[in-house]
Amino acid sequence: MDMSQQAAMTDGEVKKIDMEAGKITLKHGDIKHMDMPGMTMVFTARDKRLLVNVKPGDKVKFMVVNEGGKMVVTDIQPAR
Ligand SMILES: [Cu+2]
Repeated sequence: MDMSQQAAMTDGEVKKIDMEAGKITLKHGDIKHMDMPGMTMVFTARDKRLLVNVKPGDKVKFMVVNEGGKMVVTDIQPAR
């Protein structure tokens, strides 16, 4: 696997959280392992519990994977 394709934490800012649907809107920086430039978009949380510790306006670092075309957040932490 090429180093640039390896999954890594991405910088983001929380815009909106939909606890019911388990979705989070993030303004994110470049996601190198997905060849995706920065943008604001909706992600699905793998586990709704990932969303309890963050709120709109928070700067975060998050891990995202592509699961059959669906962007799934597998980890999210406050940025330091
Ligand atoms: Cu995006």
